Amino acid sequence: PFLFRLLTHDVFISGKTWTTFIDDTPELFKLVQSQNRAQKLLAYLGDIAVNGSSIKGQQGEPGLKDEIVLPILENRDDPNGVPIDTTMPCQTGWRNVLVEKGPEGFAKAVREYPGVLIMDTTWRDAHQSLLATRLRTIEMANIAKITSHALANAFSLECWGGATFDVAMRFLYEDPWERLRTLRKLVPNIPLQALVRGANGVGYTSYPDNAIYDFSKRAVENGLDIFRVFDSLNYLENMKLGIDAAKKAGGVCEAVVCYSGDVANLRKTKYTLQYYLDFVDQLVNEGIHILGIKDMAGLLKPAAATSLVGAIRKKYPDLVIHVHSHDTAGISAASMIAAAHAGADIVDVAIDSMSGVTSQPSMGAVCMALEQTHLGTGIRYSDIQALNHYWSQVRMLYSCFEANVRASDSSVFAHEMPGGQYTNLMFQAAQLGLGTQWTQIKQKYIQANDLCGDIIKVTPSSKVVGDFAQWMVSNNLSKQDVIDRADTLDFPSSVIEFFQGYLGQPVGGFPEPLRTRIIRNKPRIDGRPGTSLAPIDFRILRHELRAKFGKHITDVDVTSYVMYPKVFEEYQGFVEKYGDLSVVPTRYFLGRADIGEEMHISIEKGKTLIIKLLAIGPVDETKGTRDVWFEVNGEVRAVPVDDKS
Ligand code: 3PY
Ligand code: ZN
Repeated sequence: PFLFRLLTHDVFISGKTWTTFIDDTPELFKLVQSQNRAQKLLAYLGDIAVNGSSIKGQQGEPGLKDEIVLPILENRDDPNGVPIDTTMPCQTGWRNVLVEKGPEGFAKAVREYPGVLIMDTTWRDAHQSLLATRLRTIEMANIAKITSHALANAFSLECWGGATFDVAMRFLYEDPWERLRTLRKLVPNIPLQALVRGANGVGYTSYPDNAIYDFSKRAVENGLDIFRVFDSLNYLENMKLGIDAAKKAGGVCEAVVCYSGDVANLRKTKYTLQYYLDFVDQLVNEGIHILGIKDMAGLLKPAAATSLVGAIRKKYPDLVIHVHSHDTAGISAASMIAAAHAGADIVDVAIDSMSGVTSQPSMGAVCMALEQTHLGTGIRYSDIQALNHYWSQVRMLYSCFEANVRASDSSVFAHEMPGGQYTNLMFQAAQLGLGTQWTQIKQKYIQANDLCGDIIKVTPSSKVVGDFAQWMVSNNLSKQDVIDRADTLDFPSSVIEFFQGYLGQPVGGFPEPLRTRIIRNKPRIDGRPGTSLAPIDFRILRHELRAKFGKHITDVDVTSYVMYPKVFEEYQGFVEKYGDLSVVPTRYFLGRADIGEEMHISIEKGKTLIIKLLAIGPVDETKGTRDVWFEVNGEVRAVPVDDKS
């Protein structure tokens, strides 16, 4: 029918040139685009129907077949019991204060708030720590307006940065910038927060300084408010760059101290209370807006939280303190409450069904416990229940990414693995099917950390220790073996690069002579790695990327490429082949539809396709393909699909 409409179109018959034809007949051109999109979508759905999902880390089908039910928010002020209207986003919240007063005024107002505020990590750290960061934008977007009402008094929603940037492109074939813009539009009232790895941006290595400035500027332009800046070694020189970039971009700069060890254990002499107080002094000197305490592994016990937050509060009465933890050992709700009582202004929680174990403590538990004190969070119980109703369905939908961490594990106090890495390494160990593998990994992780000199462990330094530990397990090496044979062993590249100094300088320096014996005659960097990296010429790069991928390449695409060149290229290839699939409901993006099942997929505003899977044909033995038959808005279509079995 399209070809017929084209051939009989007046303009076409009149013999005008093709280019003016496109300009003069946008409706037909749009139709071509729309049909292209539909065809690409069918190619994807056909592939899923024949071969199943090929998303890395997925085990089996999504765990929920039904459409997710959206919750209703009770309106306590309405005498007739009419619920809150969530068709439009809520317009009031802490972001209004930020817009009105700027970062300094915002920080002051937060400090003056009589209760405690929460950051909800559900959209970033919680799924990074539980579901291998696989949550798609659509799940956040569908609940975003309701969240803007339910969590209107939250300090922020953590929704960006960390591993989400990489995973969005690499595994979900989504644009991380589009995620940020979408959420910004749907949540105008709550500040949006991201985790950034200082001089490592959202990557695993050091980038040239101008890459960090560019990234931060683009983040604010696309809707980000608050940067949580950390360095994976607590290396001040790296931190300075991240802090300056966040501030110059116009964002709120929350600089963090990464927490390791145990300040309440006086036998531990490296990461002592004094060490943290000195580091905080240095950060405060940089003119930060907020101080974060980032307990990425869940090591901060309640007494330690009391003493650390209490000491910082005493020294800096006006400093906003924000505390983050993980619940791996099962203690973090108690620690957040202790931190709040010791003077923290903000604590991190995740919605109940996305909380616990390697994630953050439960929002319901922490908010309701604080509610009974003078430190209420302003978040209502009924709203938490409503949100949780939604997220418990999402958790089921994504069960194919569960690492199956079923219970608390206080061995984290010894190995100190960050939450996200714990799930990751445990999953890999379970895949190998050896019952003892996981215990071995944990033991070797402790030894690898010792060999590195007991470093702060968080991405990317935690990856160094993890790679080191896995390598020790697979080569059956003890700590002593590594020391004895360091001159000749073939170390993992991340370990060699760490010892060369590519991540920066660890607290207390590198252990010698091990460093020299591992890096041998490779170059060593004894200052900030970024200073030796040549700046990026963004103009030239954009030109090159446009030549390669087309005119649609934008400035933020260039930024994505700078962070992850190979991942970006593969992502572009995927979109070229299948189109933008971020709008496809997750049960069809990750799972097979049943024969005869009707899928409603809105491929663009106001355009919904009703697609029915009709049949999967037999294999064509010569081509190795199968025809997959669909009905699309009543019209039958077939797509050939490679059978990969
Ligand atoms: C990240 O860098 O992705 C982290 O979550 C560190 O805790
Ligand atoms: Zn975390």
